[in-house]
Amino acid sequence: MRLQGSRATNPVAVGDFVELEPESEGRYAISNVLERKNHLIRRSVNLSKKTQVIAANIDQAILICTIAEPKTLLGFMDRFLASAEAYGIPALLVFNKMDVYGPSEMEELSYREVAYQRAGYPCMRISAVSGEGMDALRAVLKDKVTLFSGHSGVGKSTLANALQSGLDLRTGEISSAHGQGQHTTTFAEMHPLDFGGYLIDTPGIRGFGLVNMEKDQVSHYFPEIFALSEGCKYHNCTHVDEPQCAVIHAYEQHQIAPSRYENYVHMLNGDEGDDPYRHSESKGE
Ligand SMILES: Nc1nc2c(ncn2[C@@H]2O[C@H](COP(=O)(O)OP(=O)(O)O)[C@@H](O)[C@H]2O)c(=O)[nH]1
Ligand SMILES: [Mg+2]
Ligand SMILES: [Zn+2]
Repeated sequence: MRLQGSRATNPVAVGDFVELEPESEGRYAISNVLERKNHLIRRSVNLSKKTQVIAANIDQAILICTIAEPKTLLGFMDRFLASAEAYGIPALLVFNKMDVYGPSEMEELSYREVAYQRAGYPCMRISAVSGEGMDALRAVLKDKVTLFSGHSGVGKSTLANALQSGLDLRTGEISSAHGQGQHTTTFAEMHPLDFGGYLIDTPGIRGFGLVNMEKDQVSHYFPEIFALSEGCKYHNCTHVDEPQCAVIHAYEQHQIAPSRYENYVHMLNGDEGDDPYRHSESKGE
């Protein structure tokens, strides 16, 4: 496959359906990549305009989050969810490591559950260690192609191993120098599940970039903000300083989670976000 006129660094991604042509005994060449129903991309390393297709034809994206060890930042969650909206992929949030949450983490968890359930995202509480919530997670995964995403260290590999015996993914690769996982590969892998469905694991991919998101579309990717915008005076309201804005009104009435609104404004302004991994990601991988 050639990359004629493509911004992608890889022509074929995990989850693609392809056509093969026999080349020689036992060898086939990919002659065509069938149309994708959706796909995720991330900006390639450094500042080039190239993009990497992470995975294609995904039924749902699960963001594995943790409130402790490490704490997943709200800014990252909101950027992830907006990206999933942009690519037309239903997203769910799974809060892992329930076994280590104390009172302050539980309070933080409650805030996040309210914020995201109000936005329409299902939230699950699980622990790969205690087994809490694992049956519910299996039910969600059954017969679907699911992208597992989340920062290094949140337990993606541990969860995948618990879901599928024999997988034996390496876990706990935390570098002592930076408190972050060390990875050598950036390619996603697809694992079949015995109970039905596929898991796409994304080692080394700590997030995905927001590509092709126009400013006037950002509000479309925050479902609760988009739903309110019908009530704004101006049809092209950006919900920042316009008069008679239904979104600002709802925000002032505490009907939208403050972090959601604030991260919406950050994204509208093109802020790079508060992702501590971004720097090392663009340098390292
Ligand atoms: N306490 C606790 N630790 C967990 C849980 N799930 C994973 N871990 C630990 O978190 C660390 C990172 O897990 P890993 O699966 O490698 O994370 P990944 O980088 O997202 O693949 C490992 O030391 C795991 O043992 C959990 O539910 N509770
Ligand atoms: Mg891992
Ligand atoms: Zn408005």
